[in-house]
Amino acid sequence: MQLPTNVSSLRGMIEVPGDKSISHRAVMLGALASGRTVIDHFLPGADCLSTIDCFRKLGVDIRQDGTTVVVEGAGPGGLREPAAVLDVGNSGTTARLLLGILAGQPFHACLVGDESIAKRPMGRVTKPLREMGARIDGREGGNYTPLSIRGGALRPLRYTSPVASAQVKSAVLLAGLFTDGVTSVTEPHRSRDHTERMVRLFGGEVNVDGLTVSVAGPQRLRGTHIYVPGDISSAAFFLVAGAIVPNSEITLKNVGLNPTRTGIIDVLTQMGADIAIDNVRNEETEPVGDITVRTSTLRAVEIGGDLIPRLIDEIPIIALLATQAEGTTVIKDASELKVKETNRIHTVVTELKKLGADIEATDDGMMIRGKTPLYADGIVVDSHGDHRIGMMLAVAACIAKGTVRLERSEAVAVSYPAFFADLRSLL
Ligand code: SPQ
Repeated sequence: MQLPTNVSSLRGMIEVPGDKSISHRAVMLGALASGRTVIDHFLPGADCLSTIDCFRKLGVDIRQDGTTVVVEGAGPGGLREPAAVLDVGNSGTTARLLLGILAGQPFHACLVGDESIAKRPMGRVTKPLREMGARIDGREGGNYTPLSIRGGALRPLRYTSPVASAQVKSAVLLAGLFTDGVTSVTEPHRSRDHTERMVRLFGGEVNVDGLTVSVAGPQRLRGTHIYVPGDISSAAFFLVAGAIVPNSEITLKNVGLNPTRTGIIDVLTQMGADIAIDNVRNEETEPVGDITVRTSTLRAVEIGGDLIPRLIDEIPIIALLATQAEGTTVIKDASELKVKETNRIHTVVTELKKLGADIEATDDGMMIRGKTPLYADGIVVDSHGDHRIGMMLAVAACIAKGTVRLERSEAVAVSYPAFFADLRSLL
């Protein structure tokens, strides 16, 4: 796909699609609950459709019409042994949270995904789930898909996770819902807490004590109504575009502002971006607001520690932002980037270098020197099949002079099917 380059301004208003993390969890908890769950502003991206497909194969009646989804909850003991393999596509969240749920079911299931999923470590969830009593086999000792799982009769577990990962935390807590006793997860840093908030919305109980989250099983969940806020990880591409493209002003409506996800706003603010948040309110259990960003003069920052899990998926677009900031931006403590849809340290550095960025990979992140003009004289960039790399490159092209083509642009459909249409609407 040919990308817009040398853009003179981006102006207008966008409502970004529903949050991917919340959309997955709404279907999953809706499937486990008793009664009907209605989900509004669901993200009909490829990843969340994979979640729906897997739960249909587990016998759950799910109707999806655009951004509205109705789940007829299976209730306790209601999931059925699937006759077909469960295909999670490109979705790490589907794979890992589903494994947590399957660990608690007294039947057998097989789980596969695409080429990217086959490279992503599953041992981080299969290890604690085995400790709880699930029988899991798979490639390389159960660390990679394809995986085969037989669940049932689980023991509660007190688990200290070596990584700050909402997927690990959620998988263990979801399995904990099927035990008789208290299951807890302690993390090195706080990861996104959508599972905790949503279990409460479904009438369940979750305790949070510092970095330890626990659930007492068994719990009965009741179907509910869920409005999914706009995905701040999708909004991030336009927040950065608004800050770095000349003469721009972009308003993003109804964006989720859960503090475990708003690291991108902290970074933009520290870099000196002209950014304002209005109309903040709570939609059920998640905070939501409107964000306006204008073209800004930016300075470099250091990003690491506790901030990393709060912006892990935004690091590709933050790397681009840093190319337009005065000084050297250092991103550290971010080794988790290596096990995302692609090795995002490698793909970000490779692709931004093609456009003339002064960027280098480090062991646990990257260093970016700015401010650097980007150029694109007939250059071909590649998403590597990673949605966030594809969208970051489309924003990079906006400030590049020349022409640039994006290979594998269709990857954006994983989390933001209308991304290119929304970008064009601002031109
Ligand atoms: O679902 P998937 O493929 O893992 O998606 C990504 C993304 O960029 O969209 C990561 F590649 O988001 C993860 C995120 O990085 C979604 C997620 C969640 O919904 O729980 C948690 C984060 O992953 P992790 O491994 O830190 O728990």
